[in-house]
Amino acid sequence: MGGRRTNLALLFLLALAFLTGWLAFAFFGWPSRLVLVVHALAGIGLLLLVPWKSLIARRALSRRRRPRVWWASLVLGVGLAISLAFGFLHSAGRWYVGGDLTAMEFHVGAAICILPFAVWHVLARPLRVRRAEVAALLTRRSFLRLGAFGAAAAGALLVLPQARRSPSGSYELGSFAPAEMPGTQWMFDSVPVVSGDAAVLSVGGRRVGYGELARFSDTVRCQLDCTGGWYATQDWEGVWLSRLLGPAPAWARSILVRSVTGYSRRFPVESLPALLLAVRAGSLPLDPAHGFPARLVAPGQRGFWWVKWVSSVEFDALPDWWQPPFPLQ
Ligand code: HEM
Ligand code: HEM
Ligand SMILES: Nc1nc2c(c(=O)[nH]1)N[C@H]1C(S)=C(S)[C@@H](COP(=O)(O)O)O[C@H]1N2
Ligand SMILES: [Mo]
Repeated sequence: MGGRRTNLALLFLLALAFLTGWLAFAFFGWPSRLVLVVHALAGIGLLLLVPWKSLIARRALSRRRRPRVWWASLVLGVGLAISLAFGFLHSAGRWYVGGDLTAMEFHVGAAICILPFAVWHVLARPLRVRRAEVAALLTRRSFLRLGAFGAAAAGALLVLPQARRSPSGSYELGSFAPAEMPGTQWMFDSVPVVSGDAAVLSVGGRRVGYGELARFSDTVRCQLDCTGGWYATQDWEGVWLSRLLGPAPAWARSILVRSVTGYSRRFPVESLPALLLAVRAGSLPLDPAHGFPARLVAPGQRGFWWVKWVSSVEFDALPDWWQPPFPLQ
């Protein structure tokens, strides 16, 4: 394969891996698996191109006039290798690294770190794409070949033994034993101290005491699937949000759920019937790490939607897409 074509393929696969990785985080269940099959193929494709890329890199580095910031390209290479290694570690079952850290966190962390290096690498090296080359790639035959390869690989990935794994790739941990479930923050949030007696929740501006919340016992059994690589099923108990808030007024376009920490998520009004404000898991009060006094339960949504230490819930006139796709805190 020619050097230019190798670099083009690398660019395509890198972009595909990055995009599908975030898409997988946005989805819950089987849609997540579907994009992860493409994600894994992109990762494997990058790995397969290493011999060709090594040739390009060695040639460029051995020239008398070396590229000026060649070390940044090595950072890119090492970072990519780290990300790939942790991606495979996660899928191979070594998903827990130690402390609070998971292989998935290293996998995504390394990928984010190399992003600026990748952008610079491509922008600083003019890559002249010839139309004939693109045309050669876009033939019927190459599509059929790619399709056949993709289908075979997807089949293999789907039938591989997936013990205690959810379709999103997460491993089961602490189901029906909330105390064994990890306390997890999205990025920088930390567990606040909230006193149960003093805790009040603002429901559309009205103040509701924790004691009042604790009298409800609406229950839903569902899965908390953290993008960190684990999931747990619990019997969540509390009060349906629709009971607290009542029917949505005509002007409402979203439901805004805020935490005492400032963390918040916005939901489409249509999801109101599905949302539960939980005060217990497995009939025991939530402990501080898991959101005491009250946390949101959003069945069918990934963990980062399950706002902990809820301080207010309200209807809002802004649409639900008026927020970053992932929390920034
Ligand atoms: C440089 C970019 C990236 C590359 C090359 C890459 C590559 C890989 C590879 C090779 C695997 C193992 C696949 C398998 O064995 O099934 C993997 C797994 C995974 N990656 Fe990435 N990845 C990248 C970025 C990301 C990002 C940014 C995210 C999320 C935001 C992400 C999310 C995941 C997830 C959830 C898995 C687990 C899949 C499973 O358990 O089947 N990746 N990745
Ligand atoms: C996938 C990760 C990649 C790694 C680890 C990587 C690594 C390297 C290294 C180490 C060099 C030699 C040193 C240098 O020129 O700085 C190099 C050169 C180069 N790379 Fe990459 N690269 C990657 C992706 C890409 C992509 C996506 C493109 C363009 C679309 C690209 C285009 C080039 C070009 C044009 C050169 C110069 C070749 C020459 O001067 O003969 N690379 N790359
Ligand atoms: N306020 C707040 N709520 C939060 C988070 C956070 O960082 N801050 N993290 C979310 C994420 S990413 C997950 S997976 C779940 C974890 O819930 P747990 O700690 O009970 O396991 O809480 C969610 N709720
Ligand atoms: Mo999470």
